[in-house]
Amino acid sequence: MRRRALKLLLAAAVVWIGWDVAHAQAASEPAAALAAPVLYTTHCAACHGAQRTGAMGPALLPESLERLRPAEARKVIAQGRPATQMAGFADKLSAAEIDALAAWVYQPVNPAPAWSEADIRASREETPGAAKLPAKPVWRADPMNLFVVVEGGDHHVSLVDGDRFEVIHRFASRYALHGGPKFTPDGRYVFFGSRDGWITKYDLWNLTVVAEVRAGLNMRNIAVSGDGRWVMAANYLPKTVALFDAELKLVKTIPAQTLDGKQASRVSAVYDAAPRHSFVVAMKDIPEVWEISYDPKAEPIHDGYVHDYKMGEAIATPGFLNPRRTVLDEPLDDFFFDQGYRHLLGATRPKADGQGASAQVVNLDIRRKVADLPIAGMPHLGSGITFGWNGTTVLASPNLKGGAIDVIDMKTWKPVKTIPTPGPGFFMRSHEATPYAWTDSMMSPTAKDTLTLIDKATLSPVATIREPGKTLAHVEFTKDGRYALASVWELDGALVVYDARTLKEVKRLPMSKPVGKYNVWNKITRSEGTSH
Ligand code: DHE
Repeated sequence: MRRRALKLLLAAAVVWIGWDVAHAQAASEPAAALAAPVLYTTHCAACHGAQRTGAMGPALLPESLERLRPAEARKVIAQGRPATQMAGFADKLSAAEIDALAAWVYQPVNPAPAWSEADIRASREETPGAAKLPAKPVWRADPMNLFVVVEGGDHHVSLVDGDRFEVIHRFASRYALHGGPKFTPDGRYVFFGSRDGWITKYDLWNLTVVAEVRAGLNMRNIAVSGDGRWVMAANYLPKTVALFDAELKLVKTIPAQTLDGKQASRVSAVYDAAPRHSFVVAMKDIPEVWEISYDPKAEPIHDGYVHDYKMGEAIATPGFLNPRRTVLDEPLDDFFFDQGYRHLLGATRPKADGQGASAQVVNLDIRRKVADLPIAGMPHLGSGITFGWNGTTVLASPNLKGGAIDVIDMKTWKPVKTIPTPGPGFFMRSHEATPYAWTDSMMSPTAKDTLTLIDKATLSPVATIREPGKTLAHVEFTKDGRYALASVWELDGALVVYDARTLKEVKRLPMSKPVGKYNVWNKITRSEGTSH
């Protein structure tokens, strides 16, 4: 059916082009705008899909392009993207046609593209024989001190030996990976999620992709269960969560909607709450948090909705792999947990008028909000870290608005301190074995080149490290906390290794915009200094 539609569209394009080639050369703006769909079919559809849902190239949907400025889109169409298969079209298309195409890809596809369970299953591919490879690294290094570095510049992943700081292997990734890769508990496999909905399972020991599947058309992130048996994807488009087994075979999708089915929602994110044997999912458009248990002995679900408690009648839905809802006052964009996963700390981003930002603490056992979090601006709780301070445990969170780190006492949920930084930042990191928490100011045009080190005992900034004029961000520590690795976040960027005690640079590896790096040991042991 879809193939027939594509053939018809192509035939229409051929007729149109045959009729009007000369006209298209000198296309005026309105004419170019009218021709945009045809230009797309002729020049773009083979790689980006007839429905713009992506194929060899990424999806070109408004949801996928939210972060690409129109001027950048025009530049990419004209000049291509270095080190990718995206060619430039400046010699084939007029400036007006490039403008029209760039404007058109930001328009919604009508009817909205669908991605069914059948589509998900049909998208799955596996590497023959990969599932049977020996359980032993084919390289010599400590597999627990391995770093997985995502290079966003040319969409590659580098594996770095965390003792010698040498690249063991480098391979092409899906377009625009986002969020932290997730590891199986033994550290052998890593799962990557792309904004276009692809999940890739990679065998770090045998250096091969094991399987891939497309969970959605526009995805937020993925989580892997603490027992390594399940993978869950949070989608914006379609509005679903998708559950897979560890081989990336679809188990089911769950529509992200209210219990009565009247309101659907994009999914903000999913995280694994290993001590609870469950996934925790937050919705972006409806004020609900879901907990989906992967404990086969999970209790039946009492859904929390008044109408579910009819005369105390038990609900037949088993808890295993089904959502248990907590209803809030506000939907959550960004969230984080205490180390025991009893509490979820969530933030609602401000609306377009700047109003409506809030942060709250939700107790996942009693399933309701237990405190408001006194953080103004735009806390980036997902990047927060926890550490012991003054006989209590505190949360320290970057704030995307204003240069400050908010520190909150996790017993009282009261603010302890606001630590000034040179500008708003995105990420924060520490390690049990280091006295400092490292944070960036990458959202600041003037201070994006500065990392600030905060003493975890005094909660005061004690040092800065600079990479003048470049963006310096996203730190991760070696397994023993002795070295901190940071990114020079540029196309001709680098991974810089600092001695975490002397703060001296130890080594520099050239990399293409290394957006994030992840240490196997810190991840699988859920170090308090890193993201989970
Ligand atoms: Fe991220 C993690 C949401 C923009 C780079 N980002 C996450 C996670 C969420 C999130 C929910 C946690 C997922 C996980 O690890 O499983 N990010 C958002 C947004 O809502 C936001 C602000 C807007 C958006 O367009 O999605 C956003 N993020 C960005 C960027 O612009 C960044 C800087 C560049 C990029 O590549 O997209 C970016 N986000 C990252 C990185 C992580 C991440 C590197 C993993 C951090 C980690 O260390 O675990």
